[in-house]
Amino acid sequence: MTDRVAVIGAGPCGLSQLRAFEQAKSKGAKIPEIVCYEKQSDWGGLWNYTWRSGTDEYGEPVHSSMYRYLWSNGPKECLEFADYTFDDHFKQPIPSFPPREVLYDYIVGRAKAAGIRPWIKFNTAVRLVTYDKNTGKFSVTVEHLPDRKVSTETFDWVVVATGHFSVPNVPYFPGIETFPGRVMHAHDFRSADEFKGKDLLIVGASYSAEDIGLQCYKYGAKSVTMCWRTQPMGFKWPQSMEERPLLTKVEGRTVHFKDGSSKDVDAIILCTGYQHHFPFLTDDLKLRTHNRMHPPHLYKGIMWIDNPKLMYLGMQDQFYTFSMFDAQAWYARDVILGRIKIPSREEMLKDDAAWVKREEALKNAFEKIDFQGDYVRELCAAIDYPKFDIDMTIAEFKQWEHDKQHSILGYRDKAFKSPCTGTMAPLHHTPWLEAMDDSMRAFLAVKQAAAE
Ligand code: FAD
Ligand code: NA7
Repeated sequence: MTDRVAVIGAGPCGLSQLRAFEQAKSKGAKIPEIVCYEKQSDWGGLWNYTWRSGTDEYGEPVHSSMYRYLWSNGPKECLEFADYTFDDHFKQPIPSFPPREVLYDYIVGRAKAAGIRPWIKFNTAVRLVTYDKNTGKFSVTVEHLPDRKVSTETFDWVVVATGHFSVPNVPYFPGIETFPGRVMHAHDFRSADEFKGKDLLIVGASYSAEDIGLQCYKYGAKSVTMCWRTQPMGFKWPQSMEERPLLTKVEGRTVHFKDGSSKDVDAIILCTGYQHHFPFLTDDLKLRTHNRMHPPHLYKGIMWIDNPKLMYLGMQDQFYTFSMFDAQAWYARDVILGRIKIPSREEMLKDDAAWVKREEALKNAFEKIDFQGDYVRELCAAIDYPKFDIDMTIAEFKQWEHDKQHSILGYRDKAFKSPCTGTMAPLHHTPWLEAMDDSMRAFLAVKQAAAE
């Protein structure tokens, strides 16, 4: 009998998995039966923007953490699908830092071209996954949200592609319950317009703090104060943005910091990260980790060592995104197809321990880029994913880090070269800071603008 594979989630990772199987099929391979469960009504995961926050129309926690006016925070060349390049999709070179709608169009463009939509059951939330040692099969219980119908099916393999930037990590700060203004987590942030003319406090010192802070600055916040726990971001901020040590307490509108200073603010946004959260997995199957480059106990960053028939995609902290998800999905596919043998438990543990040890010695972002580049390289060496220049992506990520150090307001105005096609991106027609219209139409108007 044909094996059955459940893929949980139709975000970028789940779509990579479906595409990997479809590619093998198109080359004549016999593939298992694939069923992908997606709790949202459409594909694209976080990139499927919603105006909603809190709960959705079915009372489910809203998945997406994306906000209006979001532009790629890294060069698109470093995330390009090697089997479906930007040139393939847009038929013209496009600038290196596209807004959300453009990247969404690219992600779903490949999925449409691959014809994989019929494999996905939308509006269907996975509620429980269990493994039966006697039968060697998983039971997957799902709820079809529109009619609340619950059903269970059995599978030989399960691929968890549910993302890990959706369930907020929300710390407490003394007195915050008395704050008279808006207090929210980055997960619920949708529009910077709300903070125009306001004094804003942001807690956190990573990507969300940086980008939400910059966005609020761009759309007219009066001031943005960002506070850090371990270390400041250290960029050259414009005059109305600054970093301070961590918030210690809140008294009315006044927020106090660890260095004894204080400030009056109108709103607080907690950019304090997310939790890896898998409420549908039994304890023996559940990955427990914080956001890190190599979550432990995953062989090749994918297979659950206690039961390698359970795979996780995209659970790493991410420099690489879509191309890394592809490499993982192709690798997972080849394990399922029997093309890559699962080694002994001892070998898996040894390999995993070596990656963890290397990860724990990483000192800065540049070393993290090398680390993840080597990881992607190792996966790619074992699969038939089209070749792309990984050394170039590493160099471009490092250039991007330098660009950010040089100008945090201007780094999105740079252009990079594709590691897949060699195409050099054009410069965008408008500097990011002045580009208030983030629609695909406005972004792609680059050609016309250049021609005029
Ligand atoms: P997701 O995109 O989170 O998709 C997971 C899917 O699983 C969702 O569709 C969800 O509905 C579904 N799901 C979850 N639970 C269940 C369940 N129980 N049953 C059924 N379905 C379920 N990356 C970049 O490359 N560039 C960027 O500029 C960038 N910006 C970002 C900005 C923000 C604010 C955030 C939060 C992330 C950003 N990322 C960016 C990183 C992002 O993690 C990846 O781009 C990508 O979305 C990860 O894909 P994924 O499939 O792992 O997860
Ligand atoms: P990250 O990158 O996981 O960063 C979380 C940040 O939150 C980080 O600066 C943490 O500080 C900070 N944090 C976490 N807990 C606390 C507490 N209790 N107090 C103060 N600060 C805290 O998440 P992001 O949301 O920034 O980015 C996630 C993705 O979204 C990313 O891939 C982007 O592409 C978009 P620390 O440095 O650990 O001291």
